[in-house]
Amino acid sequence: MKKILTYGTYDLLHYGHINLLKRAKELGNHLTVALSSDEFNAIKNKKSYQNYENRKLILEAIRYVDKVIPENNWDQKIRDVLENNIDIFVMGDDWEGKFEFLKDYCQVIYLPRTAGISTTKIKRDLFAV
Ligand code: C2G
Repeated sequence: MKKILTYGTYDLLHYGHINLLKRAKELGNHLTVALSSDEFNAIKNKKSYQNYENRKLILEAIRYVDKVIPENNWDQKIRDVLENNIDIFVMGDDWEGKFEFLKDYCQVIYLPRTAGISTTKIKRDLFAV
């Protein structure tokens, strides 16, 4: 069993998120998503349109996602990798180089982001309507 772990807010789910989750799952056979809590989003200065429970419900319905756990702070990643026996940590390459400390515990892979889409863009485009 090759276990993959990734993190995110996953608000207003879009095809960029799906592309990331699909490619992450293809690296192994079990994908855990650590989903940012509403409180942690406030720390990230991100206000999500959907609350944690609804973002979790949506993620759990995605065929590539096997498990969703809460992300409550910046400092839980090593513990999450160890407690979940993670082989590969995956993030979009907007995070390139930010998680090198995890290389002592698992493989770290940054995947190219999907261009032209983001939750911020969706909000901005809808607001302009
Ligand atoms: N993503 C992507 N392409 C996009 C938009 C997002 O590949 N067009 C990826 C991001 O790189 C990230 C994942 O989708 O790997 C989730 O994106 P966000 O919800 O914006 O995650 P973020 O707020 O960056 O949270 O501790 C890490 C943070 O919780 C990451």
